Amino acid sequence: MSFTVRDAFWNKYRTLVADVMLPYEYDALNNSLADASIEKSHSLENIRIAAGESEEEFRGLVFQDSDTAKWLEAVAYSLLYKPNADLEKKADEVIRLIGKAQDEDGYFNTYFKLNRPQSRFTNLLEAHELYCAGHLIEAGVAYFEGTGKRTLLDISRRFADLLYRIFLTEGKKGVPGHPEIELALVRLYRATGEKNYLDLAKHFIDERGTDPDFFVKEAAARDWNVWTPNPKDTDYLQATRPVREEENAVGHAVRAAYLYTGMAMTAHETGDETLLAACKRMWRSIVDRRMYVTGGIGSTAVGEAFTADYDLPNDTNYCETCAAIALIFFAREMATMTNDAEYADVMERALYNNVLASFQQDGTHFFYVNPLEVDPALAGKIPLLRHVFPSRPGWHACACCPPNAARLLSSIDRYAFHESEGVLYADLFLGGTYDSATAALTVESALPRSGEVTCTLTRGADITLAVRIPSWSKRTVIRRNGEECVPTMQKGYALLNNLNAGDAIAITFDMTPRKIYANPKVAADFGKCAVSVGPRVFCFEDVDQSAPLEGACLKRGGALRLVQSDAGDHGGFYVRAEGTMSQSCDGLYSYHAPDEQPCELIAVPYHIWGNRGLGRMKVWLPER
Ligand code: FUB
Ligand code: ZN
Repeated sequence: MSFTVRDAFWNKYRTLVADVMLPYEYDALNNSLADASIEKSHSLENIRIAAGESEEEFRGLVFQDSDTAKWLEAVAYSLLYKPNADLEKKADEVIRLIGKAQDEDGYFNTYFKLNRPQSRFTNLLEAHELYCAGHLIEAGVAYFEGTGKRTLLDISRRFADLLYRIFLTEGKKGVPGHPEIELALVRLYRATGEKNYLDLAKHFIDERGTDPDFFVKEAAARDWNVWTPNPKDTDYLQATRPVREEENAVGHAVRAAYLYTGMAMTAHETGDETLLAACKRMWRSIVDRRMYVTGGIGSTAVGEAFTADYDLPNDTNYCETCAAIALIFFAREMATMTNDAEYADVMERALYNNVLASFQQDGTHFFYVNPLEVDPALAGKIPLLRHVFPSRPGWHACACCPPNAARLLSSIDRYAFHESEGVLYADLFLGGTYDSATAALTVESALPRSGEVTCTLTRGADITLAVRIPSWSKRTVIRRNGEECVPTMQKGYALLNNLNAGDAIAITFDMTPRKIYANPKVAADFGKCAVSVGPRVFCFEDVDQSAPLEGACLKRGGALRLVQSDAGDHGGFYVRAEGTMSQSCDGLYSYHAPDEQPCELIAVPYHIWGNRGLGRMKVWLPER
């Protein structure tokens, strides 16, 4: 089954990834960016040292290997749609070095090989050995799928076999401090058919939380730490209780969502109903009470974590790019397992908003934290906002996010459709061609600028196409070969049955700009509203307003007008909203309400914010 993307909106991003982002990320990983003031990665140098081809010392964070692994994965996907001999040569060379650095028994981790060869698997709490192993495995699978080359897959398998021996055959106790290996092992199982990998994934999931003191005992048994860990903070580690007994999404958001993805994949492969029920509980906890309107997760910088129900501050939040990506992985697996449209709805929300906002339109600057409200006079400057950047830096000392965004965008074709029991599910409406043993079809899509999507079956007989009706489309019109029809709905998908080659389904989604209100329990959004058009959430930036954004207020019941043109710094696509601007008063306090003037406020898609210089940005504005 494959989907070839031919879509004006997405091709722009995928070309940017292939032509700009990946070469730039290679230079960042290689410490060879022209601008010497940008944070250094050291990731490739560490691998060269471990391979015996450099005399330097290990530098960077303990999990620096994982950035290169994600880059390799992204390169693999990009080569499928944009062959690039230079990039492939660089990737092959990195793989050669990894192979050379791999130990005889299959172990690969440059931090441990170079700094602590005697301490393998003694600090699962902090040292990210299994996290890095997971990313290496994912890269191995992807590179094989993308290029047909087996070297990295074989390297990954040798490592996975070693892990199986240590944790299952020899029975070493322990679970990863940072989940990721679980989902990677299921991917390896799917790619190779080797059941040991699935068993090991299930083992890590089943073990988790069965001994809440595990990390305390592990810490007591060693005389070194990476940082200053708190092994008792089992919520942060998603290890307070067995995963099947957990009620809420807790702790570090990226770890949580990778874990839930691994759980969903394992449940999918094994048919484990209790595990699926746990996934559904985690899902409800996230999307009903702990997720931002942009699809971001992680309300606090303290532990980069979930906090409590409805605690969704817009400025001090975290919403790490990796967390939104991990949520997309989780959503995608739940979608394919349950055929319920609500999962793809969230996938789409996180993709068009949190993920696309994470990088500059030039492809070489990246956010790690994705706020919904920024004031450059405060962001990065005052204590509670130290973690927030008002503009995207060229790289980060902890650079997990940039290559993660690259691997998602370069593999976005995999998220367009899924097939289950002969039914074709249209999840994301990317333009392109779908091809599987069941059927072939072409999709023409004007999203996200307008709501016209047409699916034409080019091969197949008696096919059922299930079209997701997104929650944002208030009124959706579906025409079958020109005739409007009202299909049966099933779990949020419109079912179009008995399709044969030549049949065309034209869908018109409702792209009327809409105001979004949060549940009043979300204190940060009470009395405010956000604006959206289709899958995209919009935001207000200083640069577009007649006066500083601090005084901006939307008019209750006021009109929203969509403006489209081919020009403009914001892609010619914005919303004019009726509102008011309050004037600043003399002094700090006054006995008079500020003067207020009616005005037109301009909102642009959230994902392009911060591309036109420094300024305030807000997704939610007061409304009255
Ligand atoms: O710990 C590895 C990665 O670095 C996490 O997933 C991110 O949150 C960042 O802390
Ligand atoms: Zn990250």
